[in-house]
Amino acid sequence: MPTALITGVTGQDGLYLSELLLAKGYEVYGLVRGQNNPKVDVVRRIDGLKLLYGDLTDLSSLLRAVHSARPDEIYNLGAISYVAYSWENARLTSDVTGMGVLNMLEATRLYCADDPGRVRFYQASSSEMFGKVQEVPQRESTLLWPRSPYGVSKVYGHYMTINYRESYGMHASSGILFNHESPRRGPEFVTRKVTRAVARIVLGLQETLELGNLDARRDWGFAGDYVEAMWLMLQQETADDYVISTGETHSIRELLDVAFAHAGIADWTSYVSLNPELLRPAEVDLLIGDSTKAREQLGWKPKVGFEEMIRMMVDADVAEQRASVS
Ligand code: NDP
Ligand code: GDR
Repeated sequence: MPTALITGVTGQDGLYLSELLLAKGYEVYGLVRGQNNPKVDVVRRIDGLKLLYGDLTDLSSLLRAVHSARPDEIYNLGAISYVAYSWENARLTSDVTGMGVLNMLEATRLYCADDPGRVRFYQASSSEMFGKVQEVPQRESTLLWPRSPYGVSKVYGHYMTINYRESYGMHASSGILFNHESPRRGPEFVTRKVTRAVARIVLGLQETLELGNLDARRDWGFAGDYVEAMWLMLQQETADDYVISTGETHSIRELLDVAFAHAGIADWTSYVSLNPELLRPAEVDLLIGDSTKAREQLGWKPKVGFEEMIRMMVDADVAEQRASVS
């Protein structure tokens, strides 16, 4: 039975990935951090998942975790992942989302120094690395031009992963994942902010929704589909980098159309107000990914479409909000 260690197990992707690997018969360890972290209670309920304590900024804790888990596969999903927050906490984001990757690579390298390819390593790279539009659609070879401290930190982690592969012969792969969402998405991200607000508005719990830039376009997929791609990358003979995307792009306005329409509201304009404070110092205007390489080499393709996913999120939020008031 293979063993996996997942950092960021309490996040959206960590939850889906741990369930996927447990269903495949893996022994799964998740790294959790902090004192009184309420999200740890959620992962404790996942049957069979074993927890280890550690923090991406603390190399010795990662070494301990890797030596305790003795993993065949490591999925480095831990990060400060909220782009807007990364300007407020640029140094902390660089430490966790950037240097944290180096720490995890080092812990892995030291653990398997006798045979560098023994452990397979996945790095959660991001379409935010593309930033300012250079080419459409974006693919593995597109020039990186990050637009936020988060994006810059992800570029550092991405190149460090490639460097460890090239320098030490490690089996280290990077998934350049475009935005992916689900009912488990954090409420600070725009899809969930919208679906949660729609649910609260139809239930009479909230009157309006404040948003920033409605014209940004994203290539939104379903998180459950994207964690399959992570696993597939680590099953390849050779480590590599892959774009994971749907190949469709939609604006925030289109997201609002789908979410409100599903709740029976055809015209959302009177419910949404613009707050200039929610505009970002630098925006990523257009993301649309070309995942041909992953489709051809991994045999991966997304199963859940944009509209189906947003409707699923609205339904889940209506159920959650109803339960919270009953
Ligand atoms: P989440 O924000 O939901 O989860 C982030 C995870 O990182 C949490 O488990 C959090 O743990 C953990 N974490 C934060 N700081 C530290 C730290 N100092 N040490 C250890 N762990 C820490 O992110 P997602 O699940 O959405 O994304 C997973 C990864 O994929 C992230 O690296 C993200 O940047 C990247 N990504 C995500 C995309 C998306 O659209 N979702 C697209 C492309 C890349 P805690 O509970 O303790 O806060
Ligand atoms: P993103 O996701 O920055 O793409 O990063 P987010 O959902 O935060 O923003 C998407 C777009 O929506 C616009 N927007 C708003 N965003 C938020 N959060 N709140 C608002 O009120 C709002 N109004 C408009 C934003 O300006 C932006 O253009 C996500 C994260 O998961 C990263 O970790 C990951 O790497 C990338 O996706 C791919």
